[in-house]
Amino acid sequence: MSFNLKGTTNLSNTTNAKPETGTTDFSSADINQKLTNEQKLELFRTMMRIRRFEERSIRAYQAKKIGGFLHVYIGQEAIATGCCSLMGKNDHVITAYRDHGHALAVGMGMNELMAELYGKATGCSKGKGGSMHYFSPDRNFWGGHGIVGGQVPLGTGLAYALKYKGLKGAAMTFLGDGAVNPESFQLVSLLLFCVKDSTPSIVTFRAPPTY
Ligand SMILES: Cc1ncc(C[n+]2csc(CCOP(=O)(O)OP(=O)(O)O)c2C)c(N)n1
Repeated sequence: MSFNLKGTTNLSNTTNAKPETGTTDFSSADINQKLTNEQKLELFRTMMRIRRFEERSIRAYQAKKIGGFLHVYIGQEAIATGCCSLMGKNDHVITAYRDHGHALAVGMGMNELMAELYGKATGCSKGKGGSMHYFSPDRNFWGGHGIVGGQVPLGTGLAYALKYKGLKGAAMTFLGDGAVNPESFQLVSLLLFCVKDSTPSIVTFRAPPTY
């Protein structure tokens, strides 16, 4: 990946940030205070790349050039960008169908991602998966899953594999609030679940409903 803050902190030890309970302003947290201006700019660039990619993909979707579903991540760019910026070589990411932001945040190229939307063989999943099935095993990015909550046991398995192999790393599993299944959480070992609350589900941009 093009950028990471592994030297600043790491996923296994992020307890130094102690914002006030209930605050939404994390600018004074240790983890943010340590960022250089260049690192802040790089985080901003990643968020803007995600936003621009999705704005372009929405236009193509509305022009009916993209088949299947298109779930955008507009307004949530900071989540994947911040989390993925901390990744080291043994850290893993898995998410559901709203996966464009994570793919770009782990360093996948826009061309292979756009080609995937268009169903081309040059897409990251050979054009067979589309928007919901971005994958990059060499970047420890394990999709891209269309079944709500399907990524939760898989993410737990990624975490278990780390523990089994004795590797120091973490698995980040991203899910929406609509996918919380308490039984899945009982299997947690070294696993960070990133649950975000997005009140309007499926497609938050003004696009035709996707199902
Ligand atoms: C097992 C299953 N049930 C239902 C669906 C249909 N479905 C697609 S998205 C969605 C809402 C999920 O909401 P949430 O997990 O909060 O994710 P968000 O779309 O808000 O990011 C549902 C019910 C599905 N894909 N899989």
